Amino acid sequence: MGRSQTCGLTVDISGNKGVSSPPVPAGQVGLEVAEGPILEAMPDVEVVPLTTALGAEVSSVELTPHLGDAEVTALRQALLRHKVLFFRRQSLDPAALTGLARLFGEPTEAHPVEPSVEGHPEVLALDSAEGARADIWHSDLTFQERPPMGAMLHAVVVPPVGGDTIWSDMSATYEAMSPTLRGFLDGLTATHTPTKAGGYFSQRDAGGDKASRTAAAEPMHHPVVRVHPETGHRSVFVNPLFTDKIDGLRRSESDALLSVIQNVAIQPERLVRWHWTEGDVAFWDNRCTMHYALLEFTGPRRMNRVALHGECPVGVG
Ligand SMILES: O=C(O)CCC(=O)C(=O)O
Repeated sequence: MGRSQTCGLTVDISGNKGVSSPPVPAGQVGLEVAEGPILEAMPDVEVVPLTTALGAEVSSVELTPHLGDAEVTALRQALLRHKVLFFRRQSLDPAALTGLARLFGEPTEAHPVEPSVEGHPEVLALDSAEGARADIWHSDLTFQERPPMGAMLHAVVVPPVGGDTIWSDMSATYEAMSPTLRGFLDGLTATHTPTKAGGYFSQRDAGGDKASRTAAAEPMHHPVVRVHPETGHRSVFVNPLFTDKIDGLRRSESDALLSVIQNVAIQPERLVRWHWTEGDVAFWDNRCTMHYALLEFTGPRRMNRVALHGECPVGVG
């Protein structure tokens, strides 16, 4: 056991608590995500919550790279409140999807391993014909120092049956736990690594520079309980695809605790499920959700995705 990386700092993973994060006051503090109408800037637009936890459908809006500042602010507020926004039947080529995403942040490279859409280095093509799959629960790229803050996924070709995507509310997951367990998790960090995903990433860049760079990456340590940088809400920030181990616990203890967390996270009350039609867009907050795409479907399935740069996850101070 030694020292390892967490956002440019070092952490002692020998079992002693060691993450130094900027202090954040305890409790659910930070930006008030207003309860009243949040779309004054878009009076014709409706935001209809799909569950009591997360997910809302935004109707009567045409997503383009030319939305005004007030509209972007309103949609950002809606994202903070609902964690995943769904927009039906949008017409967006890869350039327009990138331009739209850019209104909300700085797009990342398409993916550290998977190739991008030709001519669009920020657009990841998830094509079932090329082996793309996402049927293990995850938040995106949590093995990175600064995992994406969110992503926009656009359905280009949808299968006639199946292929839905499900999101889980990791803030509601935290809230559902006993105060004793929350208090224990608050002080922990976990190790995230791309190699945990093993052969899961498609092999389209196998042997390529990106794949070897990622395989060689140092494990990354992040707080198990993350404080949302915009809302101040706490959420559990581990996932089965990239979280290898909770630091300082024995392997068997870590496995058991990660399994307890996962069971809470995938209770139906904390999920929203989207059945895609062509053109639909999902925009999720990657800081407080996990997602899972069903691999069961008939016919082809093709999605384009643009992710946005995130910040160092900050734990409870
Ligand atoms: O294909 C999907 O529905 C989800 C894709 C996904 O998991 C991702 O973009 O991280």
